This record gives sequence, structure tokens and C-alpha cells, in this order.
Amino acid sequence: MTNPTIYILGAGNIGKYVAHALATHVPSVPVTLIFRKRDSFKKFIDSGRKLTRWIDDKTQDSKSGFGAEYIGQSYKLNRAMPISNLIVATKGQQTLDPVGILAPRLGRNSTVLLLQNGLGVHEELNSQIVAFRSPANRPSYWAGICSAGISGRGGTNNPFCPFTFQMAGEGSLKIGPLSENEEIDQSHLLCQSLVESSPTLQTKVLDHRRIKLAQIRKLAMNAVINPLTVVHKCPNGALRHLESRRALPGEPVTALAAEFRPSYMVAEIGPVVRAALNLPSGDPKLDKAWSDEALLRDVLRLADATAENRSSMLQDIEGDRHTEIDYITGWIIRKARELGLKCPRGSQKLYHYIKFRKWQNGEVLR
Ligand code: KPL
Repeated sequence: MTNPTIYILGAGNIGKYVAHALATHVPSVPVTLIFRKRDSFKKFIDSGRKLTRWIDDKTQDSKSGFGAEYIGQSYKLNRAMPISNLIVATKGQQTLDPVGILAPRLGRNSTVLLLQNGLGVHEELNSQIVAFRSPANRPSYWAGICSAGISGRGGTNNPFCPFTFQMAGEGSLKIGPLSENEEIDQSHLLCQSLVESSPTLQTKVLDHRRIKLAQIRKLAMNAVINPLTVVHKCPNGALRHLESRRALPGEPVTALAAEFRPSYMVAEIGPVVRAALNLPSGDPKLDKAWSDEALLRDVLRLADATAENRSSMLQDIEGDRHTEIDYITGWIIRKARELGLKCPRGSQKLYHYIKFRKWQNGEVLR
């Protein structure tokens, strides 16, 4: 039986943004938010199951009528419906447990859209969730890359209202299947609903090869920007300064700034992503598009476009939460090892620093 509801796991900024866009453009499609924390679930119910987008300082656009489910302790699986369409808008490191809880409701006829930074999550789901070890029982996975900037925002009387957001920058949503063999069916409920929400989401449906390229490109950007902003404790925009002056704005030149700067990271990461892509040789256009120069240009452009932002990894460190390091820098290090390439030493040092909050020589992260 096909369930016509679109479920969204994770009510962070991306989850709220996509749910609000679906409610705006395809109001006939039911959307249910899935919560892992009882507190957030209760708050959402108590505040009228409503999501609010601030258009400008005076104008808000509220949408209500969302379903809500809680999957923490005392979750009753036997009363739950099978899930045909699931958007996962949690971070990579927060995906396995909740998807494991939902696994009995997911099967080969379900589509799971992983809308998150980094790579390696669907492989982890397939190896760690027993029911998904057999390809015959797995859902079909899609990847989503959202380049819009979204930030949280308080309500009129409540500065900490968690169900409001505002746009910090326009950007598209690229979606596409992770399996090579999957034909794109534009009339599939999830795909069609996201396409119909294009006036907000700027949805682009890509085939397997193109979504893979887009994912790896975004991963390369995040593998440079995110750990560097952590090590230098700076907003994204400071990276251009670091590149050209080998110092942060207003700071002296240091050995740390000279070593950990964008071009140094790109020189390590570039060979790994090119080898992982296995690009056909002798295509000058592709060689140019994936050269270190092109990657560095894109990194600095993205850092400029999100100049005021503190990267998600820096925010996680500042909030003392787990980071996405295993799915970003960890993926680069694993790939280099798998492909027999030279170890990306700078990335490895940053991986250790961010994962364990200290340098390999024992010096701790302050
Ligand atoms: O994806 C991001 C992140 O912080 O994770 C960027 C684009 C770098 C914006 O900060």
C-alpha cells in the first residue's frame, strides 16, 4: 500500500524550509514531521503544529496542518503506517538511530531522500540496519543538496521559537537517485512534489551521474571550509583573507594560518576527489572543471557567498555537539586509503583535532 504522506525526519532549518515549501506549493500532499525529542515534539503540538517563515522584519508566512510523530521512548510501532516517502534532514551523525527505528516501516517501495552534508550515510544505513543488508529489502535512496542559506529566527513575542526560520541566501535544491540503475520517474510523489515546490526550492532533478558529481563537489567544498573555520574559529568569509594574506583579518601571520589555508587543503583533497570520480581521461573540459584551480575558486566563492555564516561544523563545536567530520573529512581520508593514494596529512590532522578535540600531539582544542 502506498502512503501518500511525505515524512520529514529532522525539524532543523532545512527540514522546516522544505516542509514549509511543500505546504505552500502542494497543499494537498500531507506532510508529517518526525521528532526524536519529546520536548520538541510537545512544543510543536502546543504551538499549533505551525511553521513560520519570516519574509522581512514585519512580514511572516505561517503554514499549519502538519502531522507530527514522536519516535523516542514509548514509540508504538504497531500503530504506525508504512512510510513511502521520507526526507532525512538530520545531520549524518544523527541519521542511523532514527532511521533504524523507522526501518520496519520502510521497504523496497519506499524512497528515502538524504538531504544532508557529506557522504557515506547510505552505505552506513545498509551495513548497520539488519533489514537493509539485503538489497531486496532496501528503500531507494536519493540524495539532495540544498544550497539555500536558512537560519533560525524567534517569533514576535518569543525570541527562541524553534519553528520559525528566515532565508539567509537564495539557492537551489538538487535531487537525484543514488543507484546507478534507477530510472527517474518525475511522476513519483516525492519527486513531483519537490518539483512543484520549485518557485521556492528551485528544485533540479539530476540523473545518477550528475547528482554524484554534485555531491562530491559539495563534499570537496565542505572538506575545505568547515574544518578550516573550526581550526581558526572564524566565519566563512575570513577564509579569503587567510588565503591571500596567510593570516586572519587583524591577526598576525602564524605558522598555523600559513599551513591550514584553503589552497593547501585543496591541493590534498583535489587528487582524492578526482580519483574517486574516475573521470574519463583526456577530456580537457572535465580536467579543467575538476582542477585544483577550479576547486579553489569555488571554495572561495562559496566562502564569500556565505561570508557571515559560521559553518555548521563550527556551530556544532561551539555548541559542544558531535560534528559531521566522519562524513566529510573522514570520507576523504577513507577514500584516499581505499584508492591507495598518498595520505592527506593536513586533513588527517584536522580530522583528529575535530573528532577528539585535540591535536595529535595532545594539545587540546580551546
Ligand atoms: O554547507 C555549509 C556548512 O556550513 O555546512 C556551508 C555552505 C559551508 C555554509 O556554511
